[in-house]
Amino acid sequence: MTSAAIPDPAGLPPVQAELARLTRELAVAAGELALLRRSQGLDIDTKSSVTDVVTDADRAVEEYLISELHRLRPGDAVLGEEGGEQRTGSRVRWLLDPIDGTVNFMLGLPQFAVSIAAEVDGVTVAGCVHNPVSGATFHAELGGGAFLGDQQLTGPRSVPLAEAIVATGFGYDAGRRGRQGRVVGELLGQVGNLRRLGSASLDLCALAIGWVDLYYEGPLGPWDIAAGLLIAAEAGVQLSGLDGRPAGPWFVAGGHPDGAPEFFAVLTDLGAHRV
Ligand code: LIP
Repeated sequence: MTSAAIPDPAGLPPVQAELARLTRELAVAAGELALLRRSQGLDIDTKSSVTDVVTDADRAVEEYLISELHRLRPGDAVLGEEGGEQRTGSRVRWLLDPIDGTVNFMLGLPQFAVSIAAEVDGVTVAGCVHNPVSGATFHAELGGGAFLGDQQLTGPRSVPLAEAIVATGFGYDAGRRGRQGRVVGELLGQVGNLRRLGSASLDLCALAIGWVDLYYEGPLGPWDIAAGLLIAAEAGVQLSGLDGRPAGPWFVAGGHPDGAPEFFAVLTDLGAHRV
């Protein structure tokens, strides 16, 4: 994709707008490939544990994305969940989760997404999270707002903690999962209810659109969260990594600015970020 560097209609920097368009176009095309490969039957393997599933579709989708980025954006760096880091040192870096929610994808549960983010000088400036089953395309540009299609997102409800619907996730290591289970067991009596949907990128989008009120999880891969964090932030979500750290692969917590500080304090007391 080449085009003259023209001012974006929203007044955003032209490169950023071009990167944003590419995240959306590639995410939708990659989603179609994921569904096609699943229809042809999956070869299933595991990575860090017996529950850390990877399929040939994950690898094929990532290879497609890397090939397209090398064609359309030669010289950019790429960090993919399945292939590691390529072409380090470029000002522009792409973070790819070809199928976020792989276990859901493998089982046929329609809660998985292609997640693509573009960084410039280490700052995420564009991101897209696309669910190929529902067709939901969440996207954002830095300073340009967050959207589901053309619908601008305004974040979660402001509700008391005791009424809040909390999304979270658990790791692939059985020992860590057990410790995370003890944390959520302590949390559950303090909140309204729990949702474990199985895709961090879509959890962050659910927070951005208000389908859940609060979210926390960690540790995660940078590819799981790069696009979703931008979408949530651009929707007005208050994010934190606890202990004064920003949200990141180490830990993510988010909610409406009215109630987020109390939620962060409860998570800190429970040691949710130290499991
Ligand atoms: C998944 C995340 C999910 C988390 C899982 C896993 P994957 O990513 O999206 O939130 O709880 O443990 O990390 O492995 O399906 O790309």
